[in-house]
Amino acid sequence: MGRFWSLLFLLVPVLGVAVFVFAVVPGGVFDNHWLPEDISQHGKVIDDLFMFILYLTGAIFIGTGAALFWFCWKYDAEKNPEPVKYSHGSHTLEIIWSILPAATLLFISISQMDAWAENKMAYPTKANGEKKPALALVTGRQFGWRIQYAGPDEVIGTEDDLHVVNELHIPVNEEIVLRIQTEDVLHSFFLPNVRIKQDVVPGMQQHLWFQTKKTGTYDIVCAELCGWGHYKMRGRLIVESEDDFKAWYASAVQEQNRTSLNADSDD
Ligand SMILES: [Cu+2]
Repeated sequence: MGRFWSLLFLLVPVLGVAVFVFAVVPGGVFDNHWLPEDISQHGKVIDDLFMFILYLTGAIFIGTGAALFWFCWKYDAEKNPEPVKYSHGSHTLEIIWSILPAATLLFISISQMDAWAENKMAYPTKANGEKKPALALVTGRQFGWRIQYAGPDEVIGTEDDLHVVNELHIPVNEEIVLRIQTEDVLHSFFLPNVRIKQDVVPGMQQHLWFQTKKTGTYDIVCAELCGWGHYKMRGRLIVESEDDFKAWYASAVQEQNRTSLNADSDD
């Protein structure tokens, strides 16, 4: 019976390898299982980092599972009748297993510094060196995303703003700056295909930026459990050509003017 348990433990690394192979082999069952198609200019850096951490933790997981099996097998109680001796630890071992993870974490944090700097520090500028104004203000609320386009004057909060709900249209191949905020609780503005995720914190306004390289319709989701309707905070990101974007914008403005005129005449 004793060795039955070690064989059971052997299943952990074996299944670990199987799942790993499925997960990373392109075209496999789990292809695109974690991350959907990357349509952003900076996405590769994020994906490489993700895969590096996956390979690293995968290898450690399989290694630990294999070691667990081996010790169960080798020190099976039936074959080893002498009583167990406990030691009070080994200084050398403790130093090794403290330094190894510390060095690994240090390596990860240093190697991703460029990705962080590009995504969070290098605020986009215009040709004249001025900060690029935000295309729109995105407001998270229970439970949806309100999007307010700055309009031709490039200032948010003025008469010419365009208001949309749960639908963010953007031109492709252009650096997009968004200002985000929340009206109530914590939300997290997540564009999975663009590899952008930013918490939206009450009382704070933040900026995020990205550039897409492919047109299409993608998801906007909330990645922070924010209440009973959290699942409903799903919007659409519509990436379109410059011309299509302008055409949509013009028609949306027209529609907004028409409905607000109707509302005025109702008074
Ligand atoms: Cu939310």
